[in-house]
Amino acid sequence: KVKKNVSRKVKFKVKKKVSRKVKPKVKKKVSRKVKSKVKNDIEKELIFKTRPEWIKAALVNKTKYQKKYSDSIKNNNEFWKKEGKRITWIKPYKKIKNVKYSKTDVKIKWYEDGTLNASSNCIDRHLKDKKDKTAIIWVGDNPNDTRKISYKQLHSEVSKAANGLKKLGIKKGDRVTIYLTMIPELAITMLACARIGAIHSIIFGGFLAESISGRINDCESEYIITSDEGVRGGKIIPLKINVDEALINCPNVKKCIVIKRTGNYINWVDGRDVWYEDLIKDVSNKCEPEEMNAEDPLFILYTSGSTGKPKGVLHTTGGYMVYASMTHQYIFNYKPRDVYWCTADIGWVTGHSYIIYGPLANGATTIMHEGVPNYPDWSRWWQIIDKYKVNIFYTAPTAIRSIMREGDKYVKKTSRKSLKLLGTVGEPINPEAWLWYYKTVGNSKCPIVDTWWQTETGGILISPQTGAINLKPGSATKPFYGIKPSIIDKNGKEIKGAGEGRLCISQSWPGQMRTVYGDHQRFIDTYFSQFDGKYFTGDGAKRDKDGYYWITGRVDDVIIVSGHNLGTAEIESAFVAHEKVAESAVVGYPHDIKGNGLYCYVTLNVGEEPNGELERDLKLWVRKQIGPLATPDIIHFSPGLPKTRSGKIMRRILRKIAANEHDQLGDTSTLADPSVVQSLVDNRKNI
Ligand code: 6R9
Repeated sequence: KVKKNVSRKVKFKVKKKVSRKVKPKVKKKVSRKVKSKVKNDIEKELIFKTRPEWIKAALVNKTKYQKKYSDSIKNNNEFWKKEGKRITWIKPYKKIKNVKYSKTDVKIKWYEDGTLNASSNCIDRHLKDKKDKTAIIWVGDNPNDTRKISYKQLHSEVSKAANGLKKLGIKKGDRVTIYLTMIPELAITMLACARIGAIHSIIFGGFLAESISGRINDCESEYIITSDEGVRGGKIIPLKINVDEALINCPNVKKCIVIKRTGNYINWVDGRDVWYEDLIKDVSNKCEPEEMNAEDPLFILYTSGSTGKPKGVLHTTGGYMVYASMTHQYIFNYKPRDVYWCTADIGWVTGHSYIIYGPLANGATTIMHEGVPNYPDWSRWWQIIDKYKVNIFYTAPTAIRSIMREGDKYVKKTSRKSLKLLGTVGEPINPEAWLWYYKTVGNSKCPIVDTWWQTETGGILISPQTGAINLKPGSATKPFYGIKPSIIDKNGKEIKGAGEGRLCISQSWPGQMRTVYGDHQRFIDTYFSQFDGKYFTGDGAKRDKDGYYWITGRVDDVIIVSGHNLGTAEIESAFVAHEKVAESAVVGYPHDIKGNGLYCYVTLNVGEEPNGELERDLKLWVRKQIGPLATPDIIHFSPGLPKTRSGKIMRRILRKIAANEHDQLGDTSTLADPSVVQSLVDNRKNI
């Protein structure tokens, strides 16, 4: 009793005193300070205002962007009529656009009466004033291997390769499959195909036999270009062995051209296999480029295929070249003296458009790296930047997160002072990774362009142009010229102003894919049958009050918990914002009460150990960041996640594991590391 009394009295007194005399003063002071700090943080960190020096360095400022954008939408034909002239035509076009978008019929044509050649746009037209400029800096897996190829040398090498292909009987319209790692001949042979009008179909050098034969047969390709072996991260990739295995199921392949990379022993099929060296030995180093119609196919590229059979995305020549070169110039703020590096593999669309066609059409110096970010060690990329004085650097969030996971020390060892602009592509970048990229890699001085696009779109559709727009980490910001995004709600209605829904594009642009090779109906069904008169991207997006777009991920990545839509990207981002977490993937599983529960796969930073306390902490952490609805039900710590070879998390597999249906995983051959799956199955948490 006494105790109680005392405590009540004392408490009361103290409280009163403090609150009357001290508290008001303190409160005022603190609150102002704290508030202004929070405001500063938001301004500094969540909205990055365009800096005067970025504006000075930029090709366009805010007013110019807004004017040019509104022109491009209002006078679309006029706009593209003018912009089409940025590339070199053999016969100039008169017609601009001939497009029909409907649920049952789709036809897309740009500049259809013009003729040109893509390889000559990437090479020949620079010979007058840039013949000795370096076109490609090839950087080997081994830091001692490097090669600079000038525009003049590129002309000679591509012409020789083109003549070699012709000698084998390859002609305009033939499909040529290229299965290589990042060696100079990958760029050379793809441009050689373009030179003679053959359609290249490049397969990423990490795929295995089944994926190769499927893609060869789908486009009925009779020729394949490969090498004895590839080299990546100090490891040998047995390319020719994979091709030999694939070709057992490809009876129509007539010739297999083999480039020597390692010189190790390989199996040889007489009559079918040809050494590249022999093919180009006695041929001329001049080859007249084939005159192609703007709508003649340039390449086929199969999409990652996280669901269903891969689609052969077909791109044509004229519109694609205009769009790739224009976006490369404006979005990367490219200037003639810049050294530009995109770390993608040419086996993906990013490599097609932003290592080869875009940069070379603009006469740039583009880097091609054979290796990986962690070989010989995690400083490799930053050393390359310092060595070649890279100004523009373009990579993927998955790479950023894996490097970030190793700590800052590998980055801090280098200066990176040549960098002017950073870019990302491939998936939504969580603000945490954005900030790290900005502060640690860019030394807090380079703007970041978060570029949203797809294999199907040929080039970037939504991205900031630095100098014209304030940046918000995690948002791809605003559309490029001529791009009219629309957001459609659950009932199929277009949302005006702020809101969230499915992302569509309302009118065509020159870089858009024209069809799924050999299956035009599938093209219509996949992209045009959902919303009349619109191209459906398959992605979800939010538009905020400032008109900024936030990609929320593929539409099937939405989990409905207790009737509320939760984007996986948002929850994953909350996990990654925790200091101990490197990466996470969240999937739904059937839950009696909530409809869906959240099963969360979490990879910790190097040096962190999973334990019960951390598990509890993380649940609270996510709950606090997003709200009680998003409280994780299950946390499954895992050293790795199943990813496609282009770095996209395969949620389809994670969903099956969570639901204990791992006997129905489907095709896992496109995974970068299929062994991850078994370890996830073995350590599955019971629901
Ligand atoms: C270029 C490329 C396309 C899908 C796309 C979207 C995701 C790409 C993104 C992004 C958020 C970005 N994606 N860039 N999501 N922000 N900046 O990656 O082509 O391999 O065909 O993938 O990737 O979901 O629909 P692709």
